[in-house]
Amino acid sequence: MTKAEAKKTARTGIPYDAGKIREDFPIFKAHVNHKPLIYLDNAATTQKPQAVLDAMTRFYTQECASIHRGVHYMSERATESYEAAREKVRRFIHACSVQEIVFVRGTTEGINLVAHAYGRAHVRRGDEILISAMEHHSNIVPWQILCKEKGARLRVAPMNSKGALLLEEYARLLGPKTRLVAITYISNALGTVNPLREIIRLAHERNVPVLVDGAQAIPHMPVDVQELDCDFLAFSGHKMYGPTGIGILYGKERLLEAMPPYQGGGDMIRSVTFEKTTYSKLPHKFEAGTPNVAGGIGLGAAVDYVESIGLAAISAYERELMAYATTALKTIEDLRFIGTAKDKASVLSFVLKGIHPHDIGTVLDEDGIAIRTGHHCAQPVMDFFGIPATARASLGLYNTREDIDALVRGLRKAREVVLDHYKKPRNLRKIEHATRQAEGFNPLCGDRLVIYIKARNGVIEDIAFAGSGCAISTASASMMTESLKGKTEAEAEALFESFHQLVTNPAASQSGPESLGTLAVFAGLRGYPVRVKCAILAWHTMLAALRGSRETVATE
Ligand code: C6P
Repeated sequence: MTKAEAKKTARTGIPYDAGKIREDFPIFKAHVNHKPLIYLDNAATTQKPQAVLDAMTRFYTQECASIHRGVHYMSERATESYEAAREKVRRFIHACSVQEIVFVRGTTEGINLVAHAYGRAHVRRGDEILISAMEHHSNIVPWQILCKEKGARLRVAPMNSKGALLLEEYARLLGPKTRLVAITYISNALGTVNPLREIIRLAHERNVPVLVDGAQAIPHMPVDVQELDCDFLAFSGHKMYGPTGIGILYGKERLLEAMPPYQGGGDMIRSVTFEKTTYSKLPHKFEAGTPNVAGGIGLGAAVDYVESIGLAAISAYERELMAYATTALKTIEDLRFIGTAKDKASVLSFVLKGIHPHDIGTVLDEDGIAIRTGHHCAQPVMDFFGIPATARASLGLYNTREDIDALVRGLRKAREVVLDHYKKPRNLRKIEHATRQAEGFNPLCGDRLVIYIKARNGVIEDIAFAGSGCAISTASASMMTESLKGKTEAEAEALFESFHQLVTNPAASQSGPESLGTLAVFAGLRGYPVRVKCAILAWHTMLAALRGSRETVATE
């Protein structure tokens, strides 16, 4: 038994059993590319337990009605369920009252609500909003819009090369003009856990309220808004095993009370005449229009589910898994972590030298392993580290050491198969007296290459390529030239057909005919038309060369 499991057993008498927890999630019965799903993209969204799906189905099948308006039985029941979910959320984050719990669409809307309603009421020309260098776009753009409109200034507290906030710099930036601090609890791109208590204490010393972006924290650690003393907290249901399209804005009652409404419409009013409108009490003042009732009820069920396991136990388990994953990933040659702060949770962001994160994601997907690649809606973080993107594995309460082992195996394979051909491409040269040649171009990503063929009596004696491309297109050209040397032109055309089927036809077998050999590794690209174009560029160009085409082949 691991330390975390022992801790849970000691506390509850029930061992933490991720294998058993997985059984609560029907999606884990699914297969991807004929492999069991290994889901490591929890920072983007989490999977949903049966209990959440059941709660939402129950609403739609047994109590579907609009809430707060009808006098009929169904409306009463739906209202009760929805408001009961609000109370569950209140208890979950230890808010003082349900007046402080506003249902929104998600973290993004929660932050926009505060920027709009609080920001427009309190921010003036020359004022400052202070954020950090590791914010998600959702905690940057609303403040930029506000600052532009008001003539205010957005200040950014810097981080160090490990991705840890420079607390002294943050304190220095807190000044008499600061109207609000908006900061993430856990960075979605780096995994950094910010020292929130200290951040809030320092801000409050200067009477500056603090909004916490809790999107990545809520599913991974207990959050007590009273203990933290944060003024606002925004988070999304879908990142904590609940449905999409629902989230929470918590705000201290006196702040929410003093804020004007965010949107106008039904449900947020007390009375309307053409001359004047009076608004509902909190929290309904901020909930205009027919709400996402099923979503709210689903979120309530997600709270119940998470509480049934216990956030302290989840946090301890995930921290141990994080340590295991960090050690395991360190064994991969040329892997560099992006984000190495001392206090990290749930997110492992990394790059592999010489191989684009999208290529990593594509090769992993072939083995049914889901990670996210890209800038993670945190472009300033990527700019800070001087990279366009990272590969990111992010943990959830159902992940296991086996998932991490599979990730490590997948990464090794990505390096070995694609990177080896990318780093040491075979036949990357010009053939001086080629009997055929053609040029290919992929307008989507700018890959461009020339295929040279020297054929005699219908046999390809030599084949090579020149040009530049991404890892997938270079590796594909390298492997293709290797496999075509010595083949007849008719065999090359047949192999083209097999390869084309492999990467484009969902009904074709995963390994393709035996003749494809290691080229079968590209089967994972199926369903990703953009990546297929990279892999198939060399093949189309080869075919054009064989057929004597003089046109540049474009994979459009
Ligand atoms: N991050 C990811 O990292 P919404 O889309 O409103 O549910 O959440 C926005 C958001 C805000 N703050 C942080 C720290 C976040 O991580 C996110 C969402 C996702 O993959 C999508 S970019």
